[in-house]
Amino acid sequence: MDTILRLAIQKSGRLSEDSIKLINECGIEFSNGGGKLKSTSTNFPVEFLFLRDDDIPGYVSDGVADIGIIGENVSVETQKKVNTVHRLGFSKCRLSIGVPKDFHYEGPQSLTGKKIATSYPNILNDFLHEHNIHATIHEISGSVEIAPGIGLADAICDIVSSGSTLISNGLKEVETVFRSEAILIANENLSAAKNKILHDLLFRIDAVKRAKNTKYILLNAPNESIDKIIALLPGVKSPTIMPLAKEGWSSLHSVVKENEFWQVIESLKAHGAEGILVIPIEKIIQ
Ligand code: PRT
Ligand code: ZN
Repeated sequence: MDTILRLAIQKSGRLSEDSIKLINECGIEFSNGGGKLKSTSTNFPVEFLFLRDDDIPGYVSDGVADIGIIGENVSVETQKKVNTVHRLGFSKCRLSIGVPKDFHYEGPQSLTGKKIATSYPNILNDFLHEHNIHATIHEISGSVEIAPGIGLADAICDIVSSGSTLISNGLKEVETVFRSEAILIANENLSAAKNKILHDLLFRIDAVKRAKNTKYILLNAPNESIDKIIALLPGVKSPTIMPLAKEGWSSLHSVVKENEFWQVIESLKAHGAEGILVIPIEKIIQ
């Protein structure tokens, strides 16, 4: 039987949509309708397992799944032995210490002797240890942010994204303990055949990721400005230039980095560029 790689993804939650989107952008098709537990791709040797996120590191470390997509916070907290093979750049968040608004916080030492509620006792324990703080960790599995309000704890250590949950519970964020994003983890003992499939998958993920940070740009410019415009455009190799029907003008095509592109666009206009089009790129193979 042909080798197949088992990929665990979150069944439903904050990671699910982006995980599925990434797989689809890699050109891998599968159906995940009907609350199924398993699904096999029709065009790539991968089988999907849909699980609760907390179970994914364990399944990958035990070899029930070969690879998995998981928040780094969960992977680190569960302390399972797995390899982190790729950082995926979505589901970014931070694990932070929150204290009541009126708590006079002067640094980690202010937590000495306090009771801190969290679902991340291991990561919090490492943080306290690193700062040589003695505090009591009170592990709870959900609704951590209400703990100070109901007198269960003096502070919390929880996931923060926009910060609005903290604010609406009368808390303030005083310390970032850990920064997280979605990661791809793998079993430490994959067979050569499975590693080959993983390698092919990573190749596709890289192509998609590279394309996301990059835009294709087309513009028209007077010939006398072309050299200056080329100097502004950090192209993949060198920009393509084609003459326009309009005498003395050319069309120029290149690739620009998303984060550099607004700054470049302003300079391009200053050099007489017109009809600037910026187009998303689906994949970049290098
Ligand atoms: O059911 P299952 O166990 O699979 O899912 P889950 O409920 O345990 O996890 P889920 O889907 O909520 O989160 C999955 C992963 O998404 C987390 O492990 C993080 O890596 C990542 N992530 C990104 C977040 C957030 N952003 C986030 N904002 N996880 C949780 N939150 C919660 C947080 O716990 C707090 O209650 O959102 C609230 C804070 O958000 P803000 O925007 O108000 O600050
Ligand atoms: Zn969970």
